[in-house]
Amino acid sequence: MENSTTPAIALAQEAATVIADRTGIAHHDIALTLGSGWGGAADLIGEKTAEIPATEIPGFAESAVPGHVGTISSIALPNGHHALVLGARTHYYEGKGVRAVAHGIRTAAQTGAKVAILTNGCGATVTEWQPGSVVLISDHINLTAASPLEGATFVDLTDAYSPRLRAVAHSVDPTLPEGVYAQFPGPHYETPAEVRMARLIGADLVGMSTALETIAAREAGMDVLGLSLVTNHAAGFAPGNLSHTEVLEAGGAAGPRISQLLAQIIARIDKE
Ligand code: 8IG
Repeated sequence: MENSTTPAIALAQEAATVIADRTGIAHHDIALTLGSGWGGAADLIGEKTAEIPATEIPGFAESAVPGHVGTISSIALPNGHHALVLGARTHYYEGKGVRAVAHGIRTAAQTGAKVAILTNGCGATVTEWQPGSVVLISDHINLTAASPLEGATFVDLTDAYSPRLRAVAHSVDPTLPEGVYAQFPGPHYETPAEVRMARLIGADLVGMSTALETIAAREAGMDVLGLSLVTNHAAGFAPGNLSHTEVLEAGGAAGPRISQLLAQIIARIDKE
């Protein structure tokens, strides 16, 4: 590309400037996206020093999903780092386009963050993984048929989910299983046939976020740690139907335990 400042990056730079002004923190180190079930972690990892409604930051829109807080927070970590908590994830299914999906990550990168911790709630195609299990994402399958990248940006995704950061997570909990995450477009859950397909092509987890964000994070040169909370057996992998309420309940029940885990992992991530 002739000029590396694309309109998407220019908007992210604008947002990062507002964040620096409003938080008084010139440089953030870690970006944290908290998905279903993970919201409590922000209170455990350090001291919140600023919270800004996302709608007051360029490029961010109103959050569409109940249980997703539409704010951007700055957290001072005990080790002296600053985490930017993106509580305003835009999902692909909201139909606002891939640029909106990637904007939070791109903004975090412009604030200086070199690490993106992406969390989500998801379904599992591995029947031993009960609701409440945490799984480290080792790789993904992007089933959205979309990319957040614009133009001829040939980003390498070989080690998209940082081996170094997965090792850090394993140093906190060696029993954490790893799995491949498939992002479906949503917002409907899968049919049992689609889940069987996902399982056949190598997906252990099915969800509606994270893969597109990871691609954007890799483009921006960030290391990614992906953490999934299994909130349900994927459709057809357990008796009964899926309900969003049950998914939220499973997330709520696991909240304190997984927030503690996340806080411990973050405490061990060093600045490069
Ligand atoms: I929470 O079973 C949650 N998010 N695609 N499938 C998909 N997304 C999800 C699921 C699920 N559970």
